[in-house]
Amino acid sequence: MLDDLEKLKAGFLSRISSADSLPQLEQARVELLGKKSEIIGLLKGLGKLAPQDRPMAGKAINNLRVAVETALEQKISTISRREMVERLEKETFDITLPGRKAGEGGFHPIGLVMEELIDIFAGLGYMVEEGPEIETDERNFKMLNFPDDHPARDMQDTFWVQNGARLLRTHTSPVQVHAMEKYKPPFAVIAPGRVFRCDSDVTHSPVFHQLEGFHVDKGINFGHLKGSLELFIHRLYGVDTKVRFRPSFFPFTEPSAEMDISCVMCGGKGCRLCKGTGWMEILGAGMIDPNVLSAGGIDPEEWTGFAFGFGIERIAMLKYGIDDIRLLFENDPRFLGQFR
Ligand code: FA5
Repeated sequence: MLDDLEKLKAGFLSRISSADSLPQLEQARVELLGKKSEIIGLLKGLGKLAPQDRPMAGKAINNLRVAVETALEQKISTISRREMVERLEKETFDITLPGRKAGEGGFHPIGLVMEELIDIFAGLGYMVEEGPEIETDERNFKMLNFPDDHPARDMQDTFWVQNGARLLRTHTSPVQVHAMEKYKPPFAVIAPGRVFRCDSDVTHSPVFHQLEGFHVDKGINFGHLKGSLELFIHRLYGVDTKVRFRPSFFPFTEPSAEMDISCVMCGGKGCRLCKGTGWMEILGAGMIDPNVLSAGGIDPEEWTGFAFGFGIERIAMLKYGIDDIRLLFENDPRFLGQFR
């Protein structure tokens, strides 16, 4: 029997060595070690042998099984390695080929203008504050001297979050109140940020950006306001730009004014952009109303201040000659790509 097993082993090993691929080896494994294989048959037949012959025969059959398993494993490992080498050779690529170009990002014009404005005011000693976009009626209106049912509330069409109590801020002026609650004067603050109004056409968007500025100190007067804004406009549009003030009304400033600048397009001669007047309205401003200082916990007998606020989209549209505000919010790559 031992001789027979040796012959079988020789046949099995040659069967394994002639297999030349992983599927062929798998087939050999099923044939040689599977349930219907000769080895399993031999193991099952052990019971028919004389008891004294069983241990030796069992050991010999088991050795045969181990030899077949070892030969299979070695062959599988040899073929796997060979296949991997072949695959790697086939997969070689030309590292000198140029790579694919990644699209280049850019800055949004609003972001660019915002950075420039912040730079200018930081250079003038203003610190930057940001208030919440969801405000209380109290800070957006009441503490800014808009009495209940005052018609001035209708100047800013409001998106209410909670009727009569919470709203999407309609302007950045409530940051004045936050700053007064947070800091003791003197302070000079700018507050850039998003604001919301129920408003939409080529120059008005329901979401837009404003920049608020205010300075509270002892002895601040309208001359300081004019001087600061003139300096700002000269830094933004150049020293040849002229400014003028017209009386206006805001509940939170007294006196209030609107500031015009000489047209950035025609230099004041009159053109389509300035509708032939040579001037363009750019911002609202005034001396902070004593009621607002009091509401913010600041004694108006001791301190005075000025405030101003303007739309950042308007500054960006004038700077880049954009004639429809909606272009700033559509995020069309053909439009944005011009601001790299
Ligand atoms: C105000 O919002 C005041 N809070 C500004 C102010 C601050 C005055 C401090 C005095 C002292 P007004 O409603 O005029 O003011 O808005 C200011 C600017 O925001 C406008 O000149 C305009 O440029 C811009 N603006 C207003 N509504 C829109 C809109 N729907 N879309 C785009 N820009 C707008």
